[in-house]
Amino acid sequence: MEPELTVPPLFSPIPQAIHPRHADIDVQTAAWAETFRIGSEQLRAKLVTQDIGTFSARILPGGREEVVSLLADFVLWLFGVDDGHCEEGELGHRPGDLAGLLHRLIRVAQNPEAPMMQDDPLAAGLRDLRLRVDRYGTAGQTARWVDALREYFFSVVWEAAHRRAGTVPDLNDYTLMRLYDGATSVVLPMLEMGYGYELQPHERDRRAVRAAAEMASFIITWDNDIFSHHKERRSPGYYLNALRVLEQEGLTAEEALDVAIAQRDRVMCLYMRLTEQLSAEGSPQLRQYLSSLSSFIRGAQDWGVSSVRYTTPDDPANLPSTFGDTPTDDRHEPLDIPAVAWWWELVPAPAGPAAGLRRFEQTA
Ligand code: 3E9
Ligand code: MG
Ligand code: MG
Ligand code: MG
Repeated sequence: MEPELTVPPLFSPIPQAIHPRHADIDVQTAAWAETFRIGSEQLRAKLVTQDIGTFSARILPGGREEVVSLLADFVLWLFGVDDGHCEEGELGHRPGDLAGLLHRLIRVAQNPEAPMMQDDPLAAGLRDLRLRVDRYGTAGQTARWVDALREYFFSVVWEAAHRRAGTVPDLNDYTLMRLYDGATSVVLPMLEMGYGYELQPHERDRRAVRAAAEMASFIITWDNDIFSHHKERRSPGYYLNALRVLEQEGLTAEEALDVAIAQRDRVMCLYMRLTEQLSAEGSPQLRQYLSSLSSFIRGAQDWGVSSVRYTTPDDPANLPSTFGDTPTDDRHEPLDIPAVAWWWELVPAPAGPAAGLRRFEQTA
């Protein structure tokens, strides 16, 4: 076994925040998991200790309490699918059968009245979630949520094909898969519901706004890959994360960690510039949405270094307890990942000291 990696404090310019009702929400989510019997007894016993309600309270620090609870139950449900079926279950090695189950679940989310999967706990939990999505969201937001669930499911089927073959995708394919299989895009409609507004499609679907959401997904999933590496590497069987992808491209484990950190730092710098630019010109709803993306990033960070899901106290991970204010790499240069290189076209390069000096000389 290789020596354990030590994760240094990562760069995060986003302030920490949490919903004041976090403790109650966390208890309620554990109770919801028991009521709906999400996952096997063994999986559920673990999930209810992982502060998933607290995670949700960090994502929506000023949100409606009912939606914070809804999001918490939904994230726990997602782990019921991702851990229970994809990563630890048999279907995770059978992409065709997995696709069948996930299509049936989509039907339940879309038409909860459909008389199917009536003895399935995940389907029952999903019916309850759909009922509450209807209560706190518009018809448009409900449709976005179902569509986002479909894109998450589509990506885990791709991941399952790699698991079955024992292969590791290249960095571009992995990035594309990871924008969806971290289930970040299914959370987005709940960011709107949390604060009781609906972003207009012309704003939400703007290229730059979609890019901001994708950058948030990138940062959240790269951070997860860094913080969950210890848990994932020691799990039996196949695992896939950015560090494994980079190692396959020829780097040592330490080099892969440094490169993954540099990549997320560069995207974080770009994200901060883009969201500042968009906030200055956008509607109040867009400003709230961008602020929620940032809370989602920071919430995933604070949860990622503290939940027993990742700290694994019986075999402790070397995780940091703080975050830093300096990136290891702040170059305004596209990452060598074709699927996302276009993000850098959206923000002008910052004026460096030399450029500033030139401007001064011209006006002087
Ligand atoms: C995350 O990737 C898998 C999702 C299904 C987890 C549910 C969480 C969210 C919807 C919020 C996004 C938060 C993240 C990605 C932490 P992976 O690597 O299987 O998660 P793991 O916890 O096993 O490392
Ligand atoms: Mg997963
Ligand atoms: Mg996982
Ligand atoms: Mg992970």
